[in-house]
Amino acid sequence: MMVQRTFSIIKPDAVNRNLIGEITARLEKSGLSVIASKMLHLTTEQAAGFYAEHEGKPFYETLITNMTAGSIIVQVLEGEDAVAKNREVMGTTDPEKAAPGTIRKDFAVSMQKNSVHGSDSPESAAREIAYFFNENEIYPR
Ligand code: RTP
Ligand code: MG
Repeated sequence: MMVQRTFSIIKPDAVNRNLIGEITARLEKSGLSVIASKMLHLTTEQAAGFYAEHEGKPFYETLITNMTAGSIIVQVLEGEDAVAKNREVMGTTDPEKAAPGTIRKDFAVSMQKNSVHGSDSPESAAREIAYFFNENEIYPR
């Protein structure tokens, strides 16, 4: 076990339904600590840069539209096995297939409006954290 960082987004569909607190509470209750946090409204260019790996996929245009449709919360989470733990608390991409008690099962409205993003590997986490945060905006415990 090792202390690790991961990157989380509370997506526009969740921010618009006032779910910032409930989602953050679930992340914190799982043992993860919020060590950086801010609200942003992504431009199309920012969203495209963040999701460059998905360019050309059938869902890409909708993804960019949804991620720029409203404000988001970006957070850095820290804790034991943070990447895997966050993904577990989030649930699978498709909310209909997500396990009971996961964020996506309980709050997501569709595959596209699935309330949260979480890094899929430590390497993605490092890249995604650096995309949105300077090191002096991060406050480890
Ligand atoms: P995320 O990156 O947002 O944490 O989610 P993920 O790893 O579970 O999913 P990923 O494959 O990275 O896809 C990024 C986001 O694109 C939307 N998506 N739609 N077939 C589809 O309609 C489809 N596949 C992916 C989802 O909103 C997903 O979170
Ligand atoms: Mg992903």
